[in-house]
Amino acid sequence: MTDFNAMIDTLVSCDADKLTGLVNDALAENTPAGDILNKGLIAGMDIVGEKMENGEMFIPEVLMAAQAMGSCLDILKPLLGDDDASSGARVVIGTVKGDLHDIGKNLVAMMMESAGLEVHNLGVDIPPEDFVSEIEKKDAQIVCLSALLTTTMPAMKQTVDAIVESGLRDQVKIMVGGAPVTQAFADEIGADGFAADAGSASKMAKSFIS
Ligand code: B12
Repeated sequence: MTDFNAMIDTLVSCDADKLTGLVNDALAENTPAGDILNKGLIAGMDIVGEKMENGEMFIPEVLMAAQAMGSCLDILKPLLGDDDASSGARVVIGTVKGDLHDIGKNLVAMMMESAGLEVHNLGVDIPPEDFVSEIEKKDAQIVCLSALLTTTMPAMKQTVDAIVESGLRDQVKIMVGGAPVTQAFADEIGADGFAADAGSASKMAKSFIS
């Protein structure tokens, strides 16, 4: 039986080598990749967030924990797919301007890729005009905006506005997400969809193009 608590503790103590070892052990025991992700890694990152908020963990440690999680996501990536046929639809995804958080956004990108979507991941701190030019260049049908800071949520609205002003609004479905984002906020800024996690985000994207 996989000890998810050991995984959580190891992520919180930022030990990347031990964490990747635990993930590989769990896979060898046939633990589903989705369980490792949700019950081990995301649960561990939630604790990291609490410790950060309480002043028990500081930026350098949080960054190390994030890197350790990133190494594990590389291992899990090929195993998180679903079996749906490829749609070939093009998605542009990025973290909005001013925001450097990318773990959740990369998970969303990963799940969408696994679902057969063609994902163009712009990275972090992406200004509205870069989203617009990439939608145009890739002739994208879906754009996904991620934000983890309450202070960068307004950049989501600015990005939606820039897409409207560019004349591309009718061509794309706009999805938003990230820990502080809600359905109410998505409605308020004129996005088409919000999802609370990567699995639901991927399902929603597929529903938009089917
Ligand atoms: C790791 C982390 C960092 C790392 C980021 C490393 C990286 N490469 O991403 C570092 C150390 C760089 C960092 C920096 C900062 N951080 Co920080 N960070 C976190 C932490 C602990 C975890 C975030 C995370 O990765 N979660 C795990 C992933 C899997 O979850 P997720 O991102 O929510 O994504 C899921 C869903 O939201 C959804 N989703 C995500 N994006 C999208 C997009 C779409 C379209 C959809 C549909 C869904 C979706 O699907 C994802 C997968 O299921 C959070 C705490 C927390 N609990 O969120 C704080 C947190 C977000 N950070 C915080 C703060 C304050 C900061 C700093 C300002 C600290 C500082 N004083 O410098 C800086 C800001 C830097 C910047 N300009 O961005 C605060 C934000 C508070 C607020 N209300 O705004 C938090 C909440 C911590 C806290 N409790 O105080 N941080």
